[in-house]
Amino acid sequence: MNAAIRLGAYVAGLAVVFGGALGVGNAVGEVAPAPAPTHGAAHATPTATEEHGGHESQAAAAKDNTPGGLQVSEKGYTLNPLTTLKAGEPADFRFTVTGPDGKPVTDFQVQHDKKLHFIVVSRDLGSFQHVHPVEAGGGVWSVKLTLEDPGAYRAFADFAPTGGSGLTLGADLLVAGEYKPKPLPETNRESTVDGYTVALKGDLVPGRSSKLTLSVSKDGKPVTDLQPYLGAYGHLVALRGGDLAYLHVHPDGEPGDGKTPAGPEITFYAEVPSGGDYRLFLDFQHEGKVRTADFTAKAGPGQPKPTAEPGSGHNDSH
Ligand SMILES: [Cu+2]
Repeated sequence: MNAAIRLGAYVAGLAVVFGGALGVGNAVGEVAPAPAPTHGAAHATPTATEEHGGHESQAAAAKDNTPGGLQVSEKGYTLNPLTTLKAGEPADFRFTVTGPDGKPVTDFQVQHDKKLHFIVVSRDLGSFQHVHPVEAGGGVWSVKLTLEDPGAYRAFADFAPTGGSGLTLGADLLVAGEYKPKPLPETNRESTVDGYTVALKGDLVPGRSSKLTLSVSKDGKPVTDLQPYLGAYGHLVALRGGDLAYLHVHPDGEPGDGKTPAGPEITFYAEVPSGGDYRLFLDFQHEGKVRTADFTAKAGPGQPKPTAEPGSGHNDSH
């Protein structure tokens, strides 16, 4: 119940991030929560904004329709890295998030069991880390971090300040040394990690909530005892090639709701803002360990039409 409310609030927060000022037109003093979105609709934000917003909020939304993670500073909040990392050397990486008053923020809402989610990727989208810093006091966050290779990295802080909406701020981290840029990995439908195979079904469609199904197997057998990780059977982060626009998507259903199986399939609804190449990173937990499967997926023009499943939903057996 609490988890459901938290998830709802989190998803509503995400809707604000992607769609702009959802609910800006609400009457002053109204304390009712934002309309509980269904999972499918939760990420379909431009439409949701048009439905819920008045003239002003539509204007704000048009201005504010930027995906998360592209800005180091947004709505008065700024991500400030405090540590310079050296290639291959583990370090205590520190940063602050400062608020509209210029001071480090110390009050955050818990989302998916954590006050702040921190994701670090190489700019070429070859490496991905999802870590959870701890607050070391005074609004300074601390996390053990190793960046293996020299080059440019992007760090994302995904959080919601108490009383505010969800935000994802992004900052570049630069690691000195000889840098060998790599092209984006080829498009793939199957990813292997640590003896696990994860298969991706579904296609990203720009501007539309797209169903993605990820199936986890090990040694050729479907895994049916995935473990909840941060309140879900999987966490999927999608990053757009070219600018690393950040989309955090969530599974359809959650552990303990009586209908969501613990694998092998994890279903997500993702909406990407444009055509192009995306990197997808799935965190899942099994036998006490979190692993990450990665994919490259194309959205929009250039996407081969699915032939086996002409209409999504028709393949569901009843
Ligand atoms: Cu996290």
